[in-house]
Order: sequence, then structure tokens, then C-alpha cells
Amino acid sequence: MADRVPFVDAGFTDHVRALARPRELRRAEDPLREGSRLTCGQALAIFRSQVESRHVDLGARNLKKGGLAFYTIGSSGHEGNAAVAAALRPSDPALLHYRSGAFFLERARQLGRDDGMYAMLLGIVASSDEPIAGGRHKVFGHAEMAIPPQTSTIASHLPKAVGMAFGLGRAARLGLATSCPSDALIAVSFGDASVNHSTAQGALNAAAWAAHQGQAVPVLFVCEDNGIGISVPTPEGWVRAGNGARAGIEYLAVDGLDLDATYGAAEALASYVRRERRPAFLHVRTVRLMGHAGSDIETVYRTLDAIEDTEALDPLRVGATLLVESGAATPEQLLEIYESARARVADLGRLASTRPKLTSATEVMRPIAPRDDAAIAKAAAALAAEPERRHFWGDKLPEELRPAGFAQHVNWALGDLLAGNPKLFVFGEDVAKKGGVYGVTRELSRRARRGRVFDTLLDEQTILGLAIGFGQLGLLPAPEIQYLAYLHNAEDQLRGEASSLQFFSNGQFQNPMVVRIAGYGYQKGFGGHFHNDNSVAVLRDIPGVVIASPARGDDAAALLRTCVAAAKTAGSVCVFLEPIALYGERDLHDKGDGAWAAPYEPASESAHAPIGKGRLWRDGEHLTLVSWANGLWMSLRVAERLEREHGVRCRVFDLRWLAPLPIDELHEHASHTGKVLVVDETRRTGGVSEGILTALVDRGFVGKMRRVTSEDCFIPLGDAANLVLLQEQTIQSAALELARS
Ligand SMILES: Cc1ncc(C[n+]2csc(CCOP(=O)(O)OP(=O)(O)O)c2C)c(N)n1
Ligand SMILES: [Mg+2]
Repeated sequence: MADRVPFVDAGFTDHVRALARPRELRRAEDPLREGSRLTCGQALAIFRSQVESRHVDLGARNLKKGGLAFYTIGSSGHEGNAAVAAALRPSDPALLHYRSGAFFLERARQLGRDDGMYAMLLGIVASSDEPIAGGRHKVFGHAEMAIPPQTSTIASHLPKAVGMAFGLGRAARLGLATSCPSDALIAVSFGDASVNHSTAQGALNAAAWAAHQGQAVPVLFVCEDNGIGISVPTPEGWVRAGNGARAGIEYLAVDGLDLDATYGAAEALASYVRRERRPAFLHVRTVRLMGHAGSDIETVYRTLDAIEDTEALDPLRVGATLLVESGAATPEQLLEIYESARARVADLGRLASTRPKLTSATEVMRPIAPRDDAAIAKAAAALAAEPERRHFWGDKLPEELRPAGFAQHVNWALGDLLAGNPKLFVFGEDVAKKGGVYGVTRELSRRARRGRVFDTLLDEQTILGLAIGFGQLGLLPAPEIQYLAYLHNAEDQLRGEASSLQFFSNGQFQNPMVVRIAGYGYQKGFGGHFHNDNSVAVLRDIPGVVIASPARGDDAAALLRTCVAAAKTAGSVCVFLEPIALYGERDLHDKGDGAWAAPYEPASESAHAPIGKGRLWRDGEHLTLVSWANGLWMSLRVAERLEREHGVRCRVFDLRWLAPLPIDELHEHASHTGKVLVVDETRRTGGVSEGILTALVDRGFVGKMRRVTSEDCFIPLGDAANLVLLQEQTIQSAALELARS
């Protein structure tokens, strides 16, 4: 009794056999029933997609029994979503729930493809032939069907759906072409339990926030409500209570068991979204058949009676009744559709299970972050033409102004990039009018065309979701996270979503971005932990993500241009970590020496800083100091003192990139002196020095290695911060000891 598959299967055929033949058959072009927007022929086609989806579910369970399949979460009971697909244009990007199989097949059918079921089965058996993820996961996705793949993290795709919708509106306003038609809408489906996730709530709120201000956000939220999330029932009426009257988001509920009504509602709401460019919420009632997944024993948490009652609501049974009663088909025809789909799935499943799998780590990893350094160098050297730059900057170009600190260089580089890349967008909290809390983006919104530098609402998850959405559209987002500490409440958008898209789409979808994050410590007692966060561990282990962390303005400009070029040419997800403490710093050793201010060098081949290439700041033969960002500035000061006071000459090497680390150079500089001290302003545990020392060991470095770090601690307010942040004195003592050892 625990395995409900035979009951659901036989339940359908018994039901159809018992249906009375229609008195007369209607023609394909006749309306399905009075007032229907669907013709009989269209309804039958949708039904066929629904049946095919069902049989893929049944087929997956059979393959699993034979040890051939790896995924049994199905779409059974949710097949009403085929009618939603039918009501959309196949060019409307669709970010799908893991139960939207019938949607996927209906869209394939709309596009005249007959490989939808095979694609799903290839996914289920994890074959490298599978057209979207290439065996890396079972996802609904297809590059030619405007269906980007989604992760299993529920609700995490809603922010990017809003991002795509918002980006589409913004691009239309600016006359920019994107990867989808300018009158497209973005469809995003999800479950009823998922609506409760803060990620979903944040996305709904963001869509409403933008719509409230009259900004275009053509997104259709589709909640496939089966009343349960694994074993936890959604309270009766809860989805409607929370979304039925949300300011700014139109709402319509429909019985997803009725394909005709579902099509009508979806069509009405989609037309509204498309025409008004406003968000809407389609609440589709579904049921869940055969448990959460193949491994789920539903009887543990539901009574058999309740399960059987649900099975009686099978949308295929309801659909069959509708089609037969309205004269669109005979029961025999429907049974024929059903059995031929079963046979086809069996054949395709057998075929799929013989297809190749991924066989090497290299093959698995190939799509993670492909980059072409020559193309990046070329793109990074590109500079807007002189008249455009003059137009952007006014009287004086940045290189005609006096040398400046880090923040000013980022501002200049961003300005040049905005002037030279019409698709580049800069956004975040307070970045526009105020120009950022530290003035890094000052004046950029005034100088760039309206709408290219804009303030977002206060939600880091939305900021990163916007970035993904913009990136997927082919735009070039450069979002700002105001402080590193505030990345952490949103980082899944970066870790789980943005960074995995190329992997799960086998390189067919990209979400390029350059996320600027102000961070690190040493803010002279200001702000406590949340403005001095020095933990970057959460970024460093993300496969493929590029992390730039320069120390001086000239490098900041060069590295930022490289990141934008990598995003543009290779779809890279780049994080640009800015040391707040050095934003305005002009001096290095002595007050007024101006050694930390640099003249602006506009983009050119000679100003290019390749990814993963560090910078040697100082030569010396006794000891190598390795650092970056604030640590580099401190290391240079310490090196100067060590030479002056103790005759110890240090090499000082700036990593500049925390991912990928410049390992060859690191090894070379360490080997040159045979002694290396890693100066790490991040934490002792999980800090960057762990990776640096390990890289040296892996490389076979046999000299002496030491590290100095900040403490494993949150940063306290006031001067107490310096008790746990790495100090110059500590660096100096360790360096001296190592040099003398
Ligand atoms: C963020 C996150 N937490 C937990 C899970 C595990 N999980 C997978 S599906 C699911 C229930 C989702 O229910 P619902 O949104 O109603 O979708 P349904 O499966 O009913 O269609 C849970 C808890 C997950 N995938 N993602
Ligand atoms: Mg549910």
C-alpha cells in the first residue's frame, strides 16, 4: 500500500474506461466548451503533455527500481502547469519548480520539439547527453526553450526572476537589446510551502516595491499549491491570505485540475503582466500524487483515506472527464494517448540508460568558469572614445587630475566602464544620489544615463537577485554590497545560485556580474563588527568565482576593469573586495608622503592586471612577506622599518587575487628568500593564510613558513578592535624572528 504508483496508474485507466462515450465528437477547432478560450484540439494537445509528464514520472520510478535512475521527484498531480505553459509565449523565460514537468513538455511541444521526454529521462539517468546540465543534475532547462535550470534550493530562483523582469523593463526604457524579446514576461513557478521562505517573501516584496513606484516588473509568479511541503501541510487558505491582496501584485486563483480554467486564468493574467508590465500571482491548486519523491512513504504522515481522496482528484482523470464530456475525444482515444506515452517512455528510458555518463573530474568541471585570458585582456584594455569620456567626465578626464586614493580610483574606473559599456549597471543601497556611504560611486548616477546607476531597496538578497537577472538577460551588472557583514544574509544568491549556473547549464546560461563589497577592518574604532568584518571564507571555496582584492587605487582600477572584462567575455561571477580602511588613504610610511595615492591610468594593454597575477612591491633577499589589501599596506610599512632599523630586507608580494591565488608567483617569491611570512588580516580559522600555506606545501615549498592573522573573533567597538585585528607590531615581531631564525 505504501507504493501508490500502481494505484495512481490503474486509477486513471479504470476511470477513463468507465467514462461514457460522447454523443458527438467535436472538431479540433471548436471551443472546448462554451466560453472556453481553448479549442478542442488545443486542449487535447495540453492533455497529451500532461500524460507524457505522468509517464516520465512512472518511468523514473521503474528505472530507479532497476538501479538506473537517480531522481524520482515527480510532477504528478501538478500537470495543470501544462495549461500555464500553453498560455505563455515560448520565448517568455520560465524559471521552473521541480514539479513543472508538464510545463516543460508543453513548451517543447509548442516549439515543435519531440525530444522533451527524452531530455527529462536523460536527466533522470544522469547521462552526459542530457541537453541542459549534461548529467550534472536533473533539472528542467533548455537553452532553446528559454528555460534556465534551477537549483534544488526552494524559492532561491524568485529573486532572479524579479531581477530578470526588472532588468527587462530597465533595458526597454534605455533601448537596450537583451537575450529575450522586449515584450516578454518572466514566469517563475514554485510550491506552496516555498512561499513562506524569506527568499520568496523578499522577491515578492521587491516586485511589489518596484511596481508601487510604477517601475516595469513583468513577472508572473505561479504558485503550484498542493497543500503540503514534504510532510507539513500548508494551513488552509494561507497562500491566499498572504498573497491575495498584496499591494502591487495582481492575484488570481484557479483550480489547476481543470485545464480549461487554468489556461483561461493564466492567459488573462499573462496578458495583464505583458501589457501593464506589472507583477501578478497565479495561484494554481494542484494535488501531489505518489508522495514527495520515490523514497517518501506518505503513509507515515497521512492516512490512507486522505491519500486515496487525493488520488481521486488526479488532474489526468479530471482532464479526461472534461475532454470526453465536451466531445473533444473518446475514452479510447485518451487511453491510446496514455498507453502510447507509456510505451514511448519505456523505449526512451531504455535508450537513455545506455547513453554515456560523465567519466572524469575534468569533464564534470569543464563548465565551471571557462575563461579566455587573451579575450579578457583585450576587453579590459578597451576604453570609451575620447568624446564619450569627455561627455561623461566633463572638463577634466581622471588622468588629468591629481593622484588619488582607492575610493576615487574605483569611482574613475566605474565611470570609464559606464561610459564604455552601455549595458553596464551599477546598483545597490545608497549608491545613486548619495554616491555610496563612502562616496565611492559619487556623481556616477548624474553622469551616466538615467537608470544605469540606481538605488535599490534595502535587501541584499534582492540586490544579488537583480544582478543574476540582469546577467541572464545579457546585461552587465556591477552591484554593491554596502558592507561585507551584510553579504552573509544573502550569500546563497552568490554561492548557490549565481556561481552554479554555468555548471548546471553546461555553460549554456551565464549570469556575469562584478559584485563590489566594501569590507575588512581597521576603521579606527568605528562601527564594531558589522563595519569591520574580516571573514572571507564563505567566498573562497565557491568553485569558479573570481575574487579580486586590491590594495592601492591604481590596482583597484586595473583589477575592476579585468573583472568587468571577465564578466563580459566569459560570464564570470566576480567579487571585488574593497578595503574600506584604505578608501581615502594617500600616505604609506609618513604623513604627507603621498605614497598611497596613485595617478589614474586609463584602460590600456599596459594597464591590464590579469586574473590570478599578483604584484611584487618590494624586493629583498632575507624574507618574503605575502599579503593583500590592508595587510599589504601594513607589510610595506613593516618592511621599510625592518630595513631601516634592523637591516632586514623583505620582499613584499601582493596576491591581489584571492581566487584564483597566484600560486606560481607565490612559490617563486617564497623560494627566492626561502622564508615566507603570510600577513593575513582575516581570521586564523578559515582565513586566507590557510589556503596560501597549503598552496605552498602542495607546490613543494621546503623553506620556512609562518603566518600572522587576526583572531578568531568578532570585532568589538572602539579601540578594542585592535586587540583582535592583526597589528603592525605583530607582523614586525614575527618577521624579525623569522628573518633571524
Ligand atoms: C531552502 C531549502 N530548504 C529545504 C529544502 C528541502 N525541501 C525540498 S522540497 C521541500 C518542500 C517544498 O514544498 P513546496 O514548496 O510546497 O513544494 P512541493 O514539493 O509541495 O511541490 C523541502 C523542505 C530545500 N530544497 N530548500
Ligand atoms: Mg507543496
